[in-house]
Amino acid sequence: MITTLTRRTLLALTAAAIAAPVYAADNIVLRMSTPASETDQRSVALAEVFAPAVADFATYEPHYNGSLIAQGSELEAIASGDLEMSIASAQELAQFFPEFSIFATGYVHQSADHQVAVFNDELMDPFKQKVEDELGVKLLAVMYLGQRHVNLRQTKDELTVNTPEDLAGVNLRMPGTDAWQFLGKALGANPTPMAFTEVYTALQTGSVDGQDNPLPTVVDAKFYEVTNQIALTSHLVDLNYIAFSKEVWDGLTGEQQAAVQEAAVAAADSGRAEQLQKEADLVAFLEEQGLAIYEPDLAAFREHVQAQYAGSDLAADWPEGVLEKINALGAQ
Ligand code: KDO
Repeated sequence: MITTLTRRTLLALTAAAIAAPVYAADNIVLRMSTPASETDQRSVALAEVFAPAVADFATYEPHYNGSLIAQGSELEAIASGDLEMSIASAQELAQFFPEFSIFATGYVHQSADHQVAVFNDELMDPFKQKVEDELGVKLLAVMYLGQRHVNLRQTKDELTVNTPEDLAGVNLRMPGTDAWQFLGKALGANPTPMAFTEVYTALQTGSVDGQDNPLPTVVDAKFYEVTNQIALTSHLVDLNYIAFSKEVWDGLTGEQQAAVQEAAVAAADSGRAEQLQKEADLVAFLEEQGLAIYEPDLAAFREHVQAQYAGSDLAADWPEGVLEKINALGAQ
């Protein structure tokens, strides 16, 4: 579902959260909602690294597979006091603050390290501040989701993807926000919006031709059971932010805030290391499952995608000079 949020809705949500009761600082329940499964590496990192590090004063309560809050509504839920944490995407943030689409743009981030450098750089400060002030959400750390690739039902004999032209007419499921749909089109495909939790069935029944996600997600969600190939387009080095309620944060002592911040960074660091290892290891597993895995003409994809963003409505919302700063951080 695509929600269009006006600034007035935003202010109303933030006002509601401010009016909500203050938590007892030694018994805080941190409900976290994600469309990801319990075995997804980001979920594991939060449960195994974040949760024990804050256990003295907070109970971490994860909800997986979108069972508490539907994908894409988590930030709104935090803003209205119905949720304390989520694993938020830049694409979701762009629904509220269009300039966040810069972090969701194809072929901008170059690696996991580049994501961290961007997140910790001062270029990020005004972005973080705005989310905090206007949505009541703190972005604590950047989690690595991985390099997204095109994963199709068609066998490689039926369709070999070398250039964006080969994706013409391919119904590619992408998550349901503008920034995602734009990326799907920029790849040359026909993007179909759909929640993550519906993708397996859609692939199984053929209501879509394919989907895009990093290899660990293809394995964790068992998409390999219902697809036949992966073209390693690497079109997005994808990230999520650990999003935390500002209202809860403000009720913590300085020491507790430091513990939460440190725990979030430690979880993101551990999840990133594990996810990178999985990306390296999983090609062999997927080939054993019978999938064809190959690299298309990456220069053709990069050129085509970048040309779509240049001069687009999305790019018009990017603050002056930020793309250059991001690129400079990637060159280091
Ligand atoms: C997806 O819906 O394809 C996506 O990969 C988008 C991400 O931003 C993230 O929300 C992720 O799903 C879920 O956490 C499930 O892995």
